[in-house]
Amino acid sequence: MRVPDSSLLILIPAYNEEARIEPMLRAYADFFGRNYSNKFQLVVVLNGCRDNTLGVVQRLAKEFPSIGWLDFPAPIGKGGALIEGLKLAGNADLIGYVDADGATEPKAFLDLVRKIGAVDCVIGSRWLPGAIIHQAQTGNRRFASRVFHTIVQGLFWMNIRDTQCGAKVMKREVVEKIHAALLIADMAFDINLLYSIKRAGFKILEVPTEWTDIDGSKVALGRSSLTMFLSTVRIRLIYSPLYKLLRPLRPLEALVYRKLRAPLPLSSTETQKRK
Ligand SMILES: Nc1nc2c(ncn2[C@@H]2O[C@H](COP(=O)(O)OP(=O)(O)O)[C@@H](O)[C@H]2O)c(=O)[nH]1
Ligand SMILES: [Mg+2]
Repeated sequence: MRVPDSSLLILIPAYNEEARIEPMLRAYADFFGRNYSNKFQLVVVLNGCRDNTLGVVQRLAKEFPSIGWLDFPAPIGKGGALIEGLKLAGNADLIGYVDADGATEPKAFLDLVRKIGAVDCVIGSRWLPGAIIHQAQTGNRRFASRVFHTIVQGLFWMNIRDTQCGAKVMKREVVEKIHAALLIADMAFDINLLYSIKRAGFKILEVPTEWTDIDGSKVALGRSSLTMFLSTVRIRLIYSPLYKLLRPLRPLEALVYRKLRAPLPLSSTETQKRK
């Protein structure tokens, strides 16, 4: 006997995705419409798009009532967009997020959702045995990914093989408990999320997933790697007694993020205010 489906909210961070998002949204709306027996919502979280992503999403929303969107004009980053989107957690039992490019097909996402059972959060992994990769990332991206993984493992000991896969799902109570600890606006947001979940005592299950690298990545490898490194160290420091002593360095830090054209981390008072 299968446990009945819980109500589901899927957030889709999107930045200049007019060329990639339409097939993905159609596939998700159609697939979940046919295969998911409870309420589900797809909410695209856009910010600072310079193309017509919003127009595409609005057109599809007329066709599929399950599609909605949030649009923030400021360049708040993928993490910033998800921090905003996760404020909708009260609307569903399960909340997940997935990339707008269709790298994770709806069937693979549903597979994560259906594994949640006794754990609190399920994350897709491209690096566990059993993962099916139809089209791999470039060699440089994979190399950067493993260097990043080594740094993350050395700093946090979470024993997660793939922290960066864009497909994750968690229970509402997890989001409610940890939301105030989410401060990282760039691509290292996932580390911030996973580490907060672990520290709060919740259980994360990493499962091999099916994944296809899609052309048109928004990641500029050099700048993005530096930003993610900086943010990862920052997350480590947040949980150290040194953190308060480093406050005078804040303006310097802001300058570095600006030079990297990366979205600034939020301060904890700021997340409270934006709630
Ligand atoms: N809202 C928002 N989404 C972003 C931003 N940067 C990237 N994304 C989204 O994050 C997801 C992953 O980005 P992608 O370029 O596919 O990364 P890659 O697959 O790791 O190369 C996509 O859905 C992007 O549209 C951003 O600044 N804001
Ligand atoms: Mg991608």
